[in-house]
Amino acid sequence: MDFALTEEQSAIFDMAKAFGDEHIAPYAQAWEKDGDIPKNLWPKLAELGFGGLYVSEDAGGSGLSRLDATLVFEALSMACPSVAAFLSIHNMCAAMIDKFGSDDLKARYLDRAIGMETFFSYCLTEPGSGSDAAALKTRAERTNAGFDVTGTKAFISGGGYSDAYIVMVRTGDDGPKGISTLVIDDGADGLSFGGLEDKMGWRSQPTRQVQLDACKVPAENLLGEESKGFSYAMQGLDGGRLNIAACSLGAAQTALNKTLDYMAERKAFGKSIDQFQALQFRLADMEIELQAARVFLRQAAWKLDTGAPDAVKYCAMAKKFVTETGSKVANDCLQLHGGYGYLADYGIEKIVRDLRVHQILEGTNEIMRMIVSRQMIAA
Ligand code: FAD
Ligand code: 2MC
Repeated sequence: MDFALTEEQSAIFDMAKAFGDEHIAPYAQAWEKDGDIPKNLWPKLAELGFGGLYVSEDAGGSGLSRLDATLVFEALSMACPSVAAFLSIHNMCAAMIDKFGSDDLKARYLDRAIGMETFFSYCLTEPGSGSDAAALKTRAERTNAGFDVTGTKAFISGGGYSDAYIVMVRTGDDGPKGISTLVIDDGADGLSFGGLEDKMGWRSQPTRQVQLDACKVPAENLLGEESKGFSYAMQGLDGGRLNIAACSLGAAQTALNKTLDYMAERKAFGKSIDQFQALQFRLADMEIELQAARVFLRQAAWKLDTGAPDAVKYCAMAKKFVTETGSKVANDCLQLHGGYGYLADYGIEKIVRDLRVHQILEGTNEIMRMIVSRQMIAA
């Protein structure tokens, strides 16, 4: 068993970290204020191969492992978790097209997705179904040309911003077996968007409802086979959950790094506050918690990479553990900054706000426990 990163993996991490330091961190607060990530960022990330991180090399992607991808998201989120997580959603979609799409669908979408000229959103949640995703009601009726899709998708990251949407729809009976997946282009007849959601964190990313009113979708835009859409959606999320965890990890590490620097500078009672043993022990606890989270996340990624039978359970466990650890560490870092932690200039409060939603989206942490406990009971 080898716990060290290979030279290549270290180089991947360093490359992503350097990119984040130069092209993301200096602008992250402004993008949050504007509620917009400039689209010209994406081709720069694509040049590094980050538009199709785990799209196979045969299809023009980077062909990295899930573990390698977590390194990219950990490093990028050290600059801004909102930007890194947005990129993760696009990558989840690109990989779904690669893994499940027909040759025709791949030929039409993958190159542009990998080059990030086409930015993708993932649409599963609806106003009436979030955790109970298989209860979705958006219906796709067969027509001569393809499908007429009617329904509403809620909380869509990139809604109204993205160039294409991977949408889970009902083509059959109630339940998971009646769900299919469609690729819907921006500008499709019958596609519109709700107003911008005003959120606690992830504010640089636009979140809107995606509304489908007899939206016309060509038959060739069915992803994979009809009725298998729920399984595709879940398989996409296995990797997505690792990435979201990696985003919590990287951002919490930044909070801890900033806190160490701050505590060496800040004086109270005649010494720098890092000289108080009570606070030193909190530093130690945070270091231990983050290192434990990192090892656990990489083990879960390795399970997914190697097709381990318990990979789904490990992805769920890692998502729950690492996102909660990341939020706890970030919140403790805010406390150690005193009043300054509450001010935007110090960069900690944004991390606390951005990480909070990682316990809710891509499956709430209650749902992660449900996945784990179901498998424990079944074993
Ligand atoms: P509900 O399912 O209504 O849950 C409410 C509460 O009940 C939660 O605490 C939940 O954990 C708990 N609960 C529900 N069922 C159980 C149970 N059986 N046992 C125990 N507890 C339970 N979705 C997308 O499809 N695409 C996106 O791009 C996307 N982006 C998002 C961005 C943001 C900023 C946010 C906030 C959400 C986003 N989502 C997206 C939606 C997200 O995935 C859902 O909010 C999430 O899955 C929870 O669904 P819900 O909000 O309907 O909560
Ligand atoms: N991989 C492959 N197949 C899977 C799977 C996985 N990870 N998870 C479930 N399936 C299959 C499962 O095997 C079953 O098929 P079969 O009957 O052939 O065995 C089918 O899917 C139905 O599974 P369940 O019986 O477990 O379905 P259930 O309805 O009980 O719920 C649950 C499953 C709760 C795990 C799922 O609804 C879920 O993950 N809910 C959370 C929703 C979610 O994560 N939303 C995130 C939206 S995206 C987002 O937030 C973003 C920011 C992008």
